[in-house]
Amino acid sequence: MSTSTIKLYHFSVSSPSRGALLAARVIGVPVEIVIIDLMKKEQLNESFIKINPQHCIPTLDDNGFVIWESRAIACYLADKYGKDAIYPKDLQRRAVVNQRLYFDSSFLYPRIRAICYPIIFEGVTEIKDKLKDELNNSLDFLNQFLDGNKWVAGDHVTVADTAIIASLTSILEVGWDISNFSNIQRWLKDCASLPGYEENLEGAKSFGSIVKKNLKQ
Ligand SMILES: N[C@@H](CCC(=O)N[C@@H](CS)C(=O)NCC(=O)O)C(=O)O
Repeated sequence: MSTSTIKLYHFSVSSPSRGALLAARVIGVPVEIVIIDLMKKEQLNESFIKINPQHCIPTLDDNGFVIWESRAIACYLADKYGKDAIYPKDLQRRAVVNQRLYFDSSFLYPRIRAICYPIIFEGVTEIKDKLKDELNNSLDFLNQFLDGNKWVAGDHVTVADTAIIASLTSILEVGWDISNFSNIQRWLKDCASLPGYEENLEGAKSFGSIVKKNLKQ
């Protein structure tokens, strides 16, 4: 595998950023991590805006080819450097992986963000019941995807698992109760043996402690 220098602009508190890094770890492609400290607003530095005018992390620079959006990064790395199973070429198997990825990007992660962002940045100290219900509704669907499946898109770990792990561990480290979702609990036990899982968890713990600090106990 010729990789020269693949840089990942990253901040471990960010779930999407951890999702891209976890995909790289599971694929087994070496990346050089460049920290962009969002707390210090480093994403707005001129040097980073030149690389990504949208100034978001994660951003990947593969020897001059720049791409952002965590799930697009994961799919790119999997296609270029991964084994087939992590992002299958078979159209229907790939379509299921894509469905799970879009589920994460348009349902699961936005619902986690809707709970946590106002707590981190807007002085909110309590989680509204409506937001709790909406997130539990997405978790219920995830639990159904895992019914009879070892991984979220079937028999093999894919980039859908890595994206969803990064989203889910963030809210678990806030203390979310998943005792009603037995398939998710079983799947998380399997995820724990993936390369990069502990590294992801460390970032999720930092995220969780920031949220918990601001939450009314
Ligand atoms: N949909 C994007 C979300 C990326 C995103 O929102 N990144 C945030 C951190 S979680 C960020 O970089 N914020 C700084 C900014 O946009 O200026 C992805 O999955 O990569």
